Amino acid sequence: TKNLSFYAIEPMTLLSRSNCFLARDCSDIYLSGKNGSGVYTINTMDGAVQVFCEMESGGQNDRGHWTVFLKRMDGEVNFFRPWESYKKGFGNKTGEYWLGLEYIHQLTRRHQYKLRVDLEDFEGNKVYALYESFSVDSEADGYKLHVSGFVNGGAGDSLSLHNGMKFSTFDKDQDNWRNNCAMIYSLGAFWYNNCEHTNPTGLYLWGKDDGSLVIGPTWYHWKSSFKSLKTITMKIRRVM
Ligand SMILES: [Ca+2]
Repeated sequence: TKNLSFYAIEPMTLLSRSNCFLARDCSDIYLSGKNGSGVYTINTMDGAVQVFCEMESGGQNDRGHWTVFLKRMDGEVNFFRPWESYKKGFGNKTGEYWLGLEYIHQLTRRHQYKLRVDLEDFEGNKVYALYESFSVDSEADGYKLHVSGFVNGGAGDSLSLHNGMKFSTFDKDQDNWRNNCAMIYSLGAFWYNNCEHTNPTGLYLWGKDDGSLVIGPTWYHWKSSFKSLKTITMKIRRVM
């Protein structure tokens, strides 16, 4: 009957046919039928924002649905920025960008998310690290990082050192070092400890460093080296 066919439609399909469809993240985008990687608009408690959705990467059980919150790939964007920039986000959604701590917090406060970090060196080698649980606290709690459940995709675990740390920028030092990691040691902004095993917002060096500097976009446990990488992507996927 008419009623039965109405209720047989997936709720998401119904929503996407109306004008009030609001995607929370790239999972909702994917489930609404848009399964190509690209820039889409999502809606958070902090308002609408554009994000890059990766709809192809991942394994058999977690392909697509990825909401990218950090991308480094060519050095086109300056990442040595103050607290307000890291809070609100900056960069180019089709290239390098930081989504913004407030959006990341709003995304991860209501639902459980996993985190995937994709790495590529200048020789074209690719590895990843997966964390089964990822969330970021509110600004009042310093945007503290919670990450656990490491699964090795060849990259090793360079993020657990940063678990439980508040976010630090050069103008807001919340790290565990007596000096200022962001300002003096790392030249980026991150959940620095004392100071880091990874520095994905570091100064882009086009691979011209030998690993003795730690200021580049790095992930130490891949090659036991702080040599800067070509590409670092950090992205989250809702656990459903
Ligand atoms: Ca400090």
